[in-house]
Amino acid sequence: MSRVALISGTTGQDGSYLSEFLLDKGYTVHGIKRRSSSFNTERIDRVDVHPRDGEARLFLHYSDLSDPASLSALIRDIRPDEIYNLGAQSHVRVSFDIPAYTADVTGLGALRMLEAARAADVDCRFYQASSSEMFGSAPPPQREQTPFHPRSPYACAKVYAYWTAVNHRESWDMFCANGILFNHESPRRGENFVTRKITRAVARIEAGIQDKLYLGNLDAVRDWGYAPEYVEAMWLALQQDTPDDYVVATGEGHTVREFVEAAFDRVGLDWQRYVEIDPRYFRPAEVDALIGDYTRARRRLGWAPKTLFGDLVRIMVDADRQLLEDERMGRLVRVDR
Ligand code: NAP
Ligand code: G4F
Repeated sequence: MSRVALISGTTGQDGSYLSEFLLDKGYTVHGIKRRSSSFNTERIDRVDVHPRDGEARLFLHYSDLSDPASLSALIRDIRPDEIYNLGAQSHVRVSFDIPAYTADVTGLGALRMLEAARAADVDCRFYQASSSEMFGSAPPPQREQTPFHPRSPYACAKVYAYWTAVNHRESWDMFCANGILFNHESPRRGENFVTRKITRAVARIEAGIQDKLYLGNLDAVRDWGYAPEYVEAMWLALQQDTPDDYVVATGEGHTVREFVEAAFDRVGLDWQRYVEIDPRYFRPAEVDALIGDYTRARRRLGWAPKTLFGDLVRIMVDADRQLLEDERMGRLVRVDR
């Protein structure tokens, strides 16, 4: 019998990579998709074999982290061995505009998933997608013992979800693990996160269809890793004898400015001719520097990053150039996104 996983956030960057990873391991994967007026399954369509196909091992279900009844029904029916709670309103800047919604989905959503699993009385392991944003203004390097100091409604919601997972571990003896993941990127990254915004703009500027790139704070330091490698750490966290919490990072910090420079360099352009600062992209409170110490993940999970800053920038710029080329040629878009 193949193992069964349920993923919230299947249609997002990480959910799509995790689905592929688990399918490759022989799992049957159930994913939550939410109702949208436009298509929102583009990242997962490549593996979404139709359920009527006898080979299908990926099944998408309408549900929502704000809807406890549907979550309960899903978990009761699917009886997963592993639950990965990746669903979230995940944009930090946007969380200042919709703080209550963010708290509801990103924070309370985790509680709803955990309570649905508990009520269904399924013997399952639970992964919570926690975030380095929880460290906020705590100085780097940040590790599992570093006190949280969240600096946004998103980060506050993630702190709530983190402690809710720990509390279910301690109160109800559930196998709950938090992955405290530092920023991880890929060609499938949402277009309004800074790395993808930059690589997409570089491709468009090179092609002559965009003049300027407007950004906010170029001084922020982030520890950027490669998303397909980070989903393996999620899975490893649930394969241990005992549940725990793990920082997943590269241990390297770079400024947004360095990312911009490297991305424009890749196509031989001088970034200073194209980048302008727009204060609209500044945040009411900024997280100045995130650099993770992943010693625990290396020692206990045997996990280490392989793709570092320079390769990540190259992969993302090249993918956006290819994507543009495919669109311009009217080719079926099969670029990794
Ligand atoms: P993402 O691309 O923004 O994906 C978020 C997913 O959550 C999408 O599938 C989205 O659905 C879904 N979602 C949003 N609201 C929902 C709701 N009300 N009910 C059910 N699903 C909902 O995020 P990601 O980069 O893959 O990140 C995955 C998780 O890790 C998130 O929880 C994020 O906060 C966390 N995290 C990410 C990073 C990072 O650097 N990427 C680092 C640390 C932690 P739609 O596709 O319909 O929008
Ligand atoms: O790419 P960002 O929006 O990512 P941020 O805020 O670090 O959050 C991401 O990583 C977290 C993990 O640490 C996740 F939990 C979260 O879900 C998300 O995936 O911004 C990175 C930095 C910030 O300091 C921001 O101020 O880039 C700076 N920045 C400068 N100009 C910009 C822009 N960010 C965005 N999104 N857009 C800009 O124009």
